Amino acid sequence: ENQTRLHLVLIPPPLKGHITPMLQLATILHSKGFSITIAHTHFNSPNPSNHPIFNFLPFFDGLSKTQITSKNFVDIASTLNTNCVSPLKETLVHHIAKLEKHDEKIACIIYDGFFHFIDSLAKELKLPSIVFRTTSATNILTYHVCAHLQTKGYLPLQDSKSLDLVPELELLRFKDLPIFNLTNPHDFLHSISKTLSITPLGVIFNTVESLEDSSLNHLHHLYNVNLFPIGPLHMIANEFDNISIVREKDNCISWLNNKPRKSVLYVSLGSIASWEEKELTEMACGLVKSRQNFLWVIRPETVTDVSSWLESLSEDVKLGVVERGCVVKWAPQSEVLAHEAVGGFWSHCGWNSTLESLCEGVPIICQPYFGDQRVNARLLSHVWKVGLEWCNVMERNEVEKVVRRLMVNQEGEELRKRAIELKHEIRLSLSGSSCDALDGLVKCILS
Ligand code: BUP
Repeated sequence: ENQTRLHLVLIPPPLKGHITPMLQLATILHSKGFSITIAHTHFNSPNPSNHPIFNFLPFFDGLSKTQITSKNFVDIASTLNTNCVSPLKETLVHHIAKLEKHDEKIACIIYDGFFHFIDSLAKELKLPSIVFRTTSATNILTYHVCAHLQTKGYLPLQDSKSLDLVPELELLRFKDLPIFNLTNPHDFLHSISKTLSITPLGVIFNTVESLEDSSLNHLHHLYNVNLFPIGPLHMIANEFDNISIVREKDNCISWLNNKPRKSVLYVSLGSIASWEEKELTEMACGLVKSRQNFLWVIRPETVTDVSSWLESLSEDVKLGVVERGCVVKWAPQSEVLAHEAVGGFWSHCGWNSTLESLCEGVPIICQPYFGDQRVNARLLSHVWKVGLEWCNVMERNEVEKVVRRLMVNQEGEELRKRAIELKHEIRLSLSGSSCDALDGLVKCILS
């Protein structure tokens, strides 16, 4: 092992959708010869035994479990950006001193944009820093647009404007902006204004240049720092990740193995959203009525008792679920989307799910809930044209209709063709623009 490895400290917030891509980025940077330390909070801490090549440095967050489950991200961000200031500083000072004893030092801190306080902490410690964004570049651009609307006094947004297109944002409507329908848009804007005022050396995005060309250009003008669109990270990291992560036997893959090509709809509305049993029942009835095969993730937190809910369904629906469906608590999603039996995805459009689906050429029924999901849904349906926008109430006949639109109708076939084209385009970027951006990042850290 090379003894002169340079050290990087990567700092994710305690949210799964942020930790996973940060660990992927860490894997990739390790392959470029850096030593990696992951500084993380106690809550949701990653499992070190799954990543023997990294050092892990825990620091205090003071978050309560109720805060995390509240899904109030403004509150979570504000708590973290207050509580973590001294604990992280102490942890880093200690780490720096330890490295100095061996004549080693930290080359750069890479932190998630959620932690805006790290900008000034890095400056205080005289360390260069780079920000990592785990959403689309377009989503970050919407933050700037929202802040601009606020200074112009256009908030709260009038309902009459909701369907109008936002001038700076290709094909996004006012109702797609993250502040639309927020009970307290000013709290949200106060929180993002801090993340918009940070001044790092550069910004890393888990995205592909050709997918978000125009948003990246806009952001480049706004920031005037280097932007590194390095994505999709899960694809690039796969090349280097030879650690076999132990997981439960994946029964759903053997179930998929017995299904015809492109015949299965994969249904997963993300790791955060939750529904009422009544809505799940409408989903089940609609899926059965559509007469399509489906693999459905129902997380245990979603409904108090999955088996007794399934039992409560009427006999014909129960029979339909057994005949056509496979219900699981968790699925190995990337593997599922890559399986040839899967022909469509019904998704909440989280950014990770969006990228995973694009990489495998699977078209999407877009059902966004909050945050950046509406932006992603709009990109999928109107910019990249691989998705059906669906924001209807959960009702069995509507569910049946939209499933058949994607899985049976010509409309779905067109989307599938377009998705395959985009898949090839994205895969080319792995040895093209994303690879160049990664080289640029390494150069920037070394200079
Ligand atoms: Br559910 C589920 N298996 O069964 P997003 C999720 N995942 O591998 P988020 C599984 O979790 P927000 C499952 O592949 C993706 O990498 C999935 O991240 C994986 O959405 C990740 O898509 C989910 O970014 O909400 O975190 O639920 O929109 O807030 O990011």
